Amino acid sequence: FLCLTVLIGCKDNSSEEKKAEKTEANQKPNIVFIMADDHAVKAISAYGSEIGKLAPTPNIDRLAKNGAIFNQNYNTNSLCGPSRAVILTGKHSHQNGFRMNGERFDNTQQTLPKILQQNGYQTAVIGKWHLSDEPTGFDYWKILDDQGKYYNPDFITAEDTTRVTGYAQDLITDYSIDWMKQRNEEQPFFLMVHHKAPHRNWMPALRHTTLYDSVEFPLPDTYFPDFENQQAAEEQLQTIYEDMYEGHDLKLSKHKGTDSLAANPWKDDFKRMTAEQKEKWNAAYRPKNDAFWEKDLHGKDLAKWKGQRYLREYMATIASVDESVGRILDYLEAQGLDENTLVVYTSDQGFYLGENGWFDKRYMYETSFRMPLLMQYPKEIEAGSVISEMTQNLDFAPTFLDMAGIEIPEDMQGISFKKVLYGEEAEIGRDVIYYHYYDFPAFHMVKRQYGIKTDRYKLIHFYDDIDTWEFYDLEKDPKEQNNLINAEEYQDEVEMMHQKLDSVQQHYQVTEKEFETTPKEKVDQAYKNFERLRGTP
Ligand code: SGN
Ligand code: CA
Repeated sequence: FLCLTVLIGCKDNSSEEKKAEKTEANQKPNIVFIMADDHAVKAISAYGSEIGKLAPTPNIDRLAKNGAIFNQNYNTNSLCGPSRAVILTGKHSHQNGFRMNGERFDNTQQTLPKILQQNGYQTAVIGKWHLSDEPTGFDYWKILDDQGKYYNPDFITAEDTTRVTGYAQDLITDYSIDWMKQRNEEQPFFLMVHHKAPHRNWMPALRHTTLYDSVEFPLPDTYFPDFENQQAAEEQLQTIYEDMYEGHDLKLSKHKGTDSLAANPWKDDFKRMTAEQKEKWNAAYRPKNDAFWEKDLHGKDLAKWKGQRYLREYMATIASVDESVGRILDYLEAQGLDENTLVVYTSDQGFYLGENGWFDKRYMYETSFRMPLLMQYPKEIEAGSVISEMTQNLDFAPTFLDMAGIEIPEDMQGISFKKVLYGEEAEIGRDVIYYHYYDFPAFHMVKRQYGIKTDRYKLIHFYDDIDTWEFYDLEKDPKEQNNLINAEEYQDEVEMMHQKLDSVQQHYQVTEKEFETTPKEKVDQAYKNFERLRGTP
């Protein structure tokens, strides 16, 4: 009303305001958050592993070169949906309500994209979502149906569901770049690019089907484990040479001279390929499968062959993710957007590449607990930074808000590590991180578990149909092979860890409700069902 009486003044004001807003917008960083599904830390060459040397990821490595690499980044619950819910909310699973896959994410709650949107950001998510309810807080979303498929995936938008011919990573990258092209340049943007790869069943792009066929990847020295005092590890169903399907997972044929797949309980992944895709695929796999049958392998030799085929497939799907990162970085550079854009690369959790003989994740052991994390933001992050503080996916939301100069809501449980990232402080101010995994009985039958980790020690309680505690000295036993819970010389440390666990659970408001167990009949039935589903050893 005031404006009506002093019309001209009002106009002046609003254009001034707009100008101010625009400068402010330009100062707020754009955020491109790229997340793979199940990308193991050691499958990124910037982390310096042997596998990385044999199958480098030059584009993901660009982020480490231009910015920061995190050496101790962890999740809070090593599973897809739960990790994503933690990233969106900055709250532990018991607070955001999404404890395990298949639950419903309450999309009316406070999330990072909603807060960014309220503060002038344009927001979008493209790719895997896996949180059952529709995305909220996004101006635009185009998500994979459920787990998503490598070939010709179905994409869901607010309008419809469409099957698109093509390869998941390529399509997700195309859509992401298209979205950035059409964005309103007056506003900063937040784009989540969520890849399908390298999730099971590891189907490489046609251009990558033979990429690593002549590479011999090293299998871990724990490939044939000896689980002493580790009952939960003994009772899982995620061993490469016992639980993978020779057809569905390893792409092995029924016998020499055929393209017809061996054990393949979920046919849709291959059935949905076009005739042309299928022809190229078979032309790549027939010779290597025939060569396998000629070898007539058994016992440990067969188990090692399976590990090798698995690593080749897994790393070949990562090649398409790395190309995607390259295309996105090239686009930002070509547009002059790189200076003011925070680019993040991470994965929803870590992943087993044959350690303990396993694939999959879920454990609080380092291999699946750790997540890769790399970030570039040339304006503030010094090139070549190495962050060794313990960080968690729980901290992403508060950190991004902090970087955007937006107030962090008090009920977020993560801590902003902005100052550490900018080289302004050495510590983030937390000496313990908390973990809680709930998805049992379920795929792979990994027990319910919770625990804490400090810089040096780890305490885990496996519960539900068992009740066992494990304690590790990570400095002496980084591969977590010696459970020292009863070792006399560690009883002071064990006691100290129990105390810390109690106070951390209080701090995060973990209630009794979080330790519910499953009726015995249900557990027994699940073991029976999954046993039947086991692969052909
Ligand atoms: C699928 C996989 C499992 C995997 C879960 C959860 N089987 O069920 O091996 O543990 O997803 O993965 S598959 O053969 O159907 O792919 S998560 O990353 O979504 O949590
Ligand atoms: Ca995952």
